[in-house]
This record gives sequence, C-alpha cells and structure tokens, in this order.
Amino acid sequence: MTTRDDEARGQAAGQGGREPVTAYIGLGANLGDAAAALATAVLALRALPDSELLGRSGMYRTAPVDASGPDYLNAVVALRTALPAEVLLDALQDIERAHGRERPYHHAPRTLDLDLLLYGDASIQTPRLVVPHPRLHERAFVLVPLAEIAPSVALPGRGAVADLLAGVAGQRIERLPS
Ligand code: PH2
Ligand code: MG
Ligand code: MG
Repeated sequence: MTTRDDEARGQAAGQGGREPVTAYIGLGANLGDAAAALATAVLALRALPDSELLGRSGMYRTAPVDASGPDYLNAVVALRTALPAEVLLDALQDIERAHGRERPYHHAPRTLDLDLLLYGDASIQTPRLVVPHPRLHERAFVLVPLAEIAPSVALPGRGAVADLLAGVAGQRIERLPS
C-alpha cells in the first residue's frame, strides 16, 4: 500500500512517486547543425528517467521572433513524466549544456533551446520557471508544432491551441519534409 506520506517522501526526494503529467516541451536552434541538435535532443528526452515520450511534431523552419540571426528550426514534443517540474527543468538545462548552449545575451542565437511550455494543467511562477510559457500563445513557432501533436490541448484562460493559430497566421513558418 502507498500512503500519502510515502508519496510526500517520494516527492521531497525528487524521485517520482507522484502522478505523471503530460508536459509539452518546445525545441529550438539556430546555430550550428540545428537539425542534428533537435534530433539528438529528442533522443535525450526519450532517455529521461520516470518519463515516456508520447509524441513529437515535425521540424519547422521559422523566422526569428524578437531575435536576430539565421532562421530557427523548431519542434515540440509531448512527454509523460513523473519528474517534478523543477527537476524536469534541470534535466532540460543539462541537455542544453551538453549541446554547447551558451547565454551571452538575451535571445542570442543558440545551439539548443528547450522550453517547458506546459506541465499538465499546472500554473507555476517561480524565479526559475513560468508555466505555461508566457509568450506561447503569440508565437507560431510554438503553436503550429504544438497544434500538430495536441490540437485540443487548452491553454489556461485562452482555449484550445488550434483556435489560437489564426492569431499567428502572419508569422513565417514552414514544415520541413519528414
Ligand atoms: N526563440 C527565442 C526567440 N525567438 N524565434 C524563433 N523562430 N524560434 C525560437 O525558438 C525562438 C525565436 C527565444 O527562446
Ligand atoms: Mg525559448
Ligand atoms: Mg529557453
């Protein structure tokens, strides 16, 4: 039998022991071999403990938004995970670092960016983490791949992802052949 206290201990130790949630993670890169970075990042996400990769979008070439530099490649994956959100964030940052991510200035071109977009239906606001991602609803490079794998997922207070696509129709995005 598992008691609430057992669950609390498992959570405190950060070892799973909590109900899994479906998290959505945005992938982006516009420096170096972006396609290879996204592909190996998906392999690293697949290998995370207490987690199962449920789906991944195709790869999209997108115009930089609020940023300079070359076009980005972007994708979104769905991950069923028992990792607490902050533990998942640590893991995403480890994967970014393993891909040579540097942070010289805000929105600098990057070898790999992994953003926690949604974590179940949780609203999280800590100094490290804001979920849902605050600009997700206004960015085609997130909404279009997210709608490909989860069109009916709801953004708190904003409705289904598929219904937000019209609002970003002016942003350049092209799905690459898979
Ligand atoms: N990421 C940013 C800023 N601008 N533009 C595109 N097209 N794709 C991104 O992933 C992206 C961006 C900050 O993380
Ligand atoms: Mg980002
Ligand atoms: Mg980021």
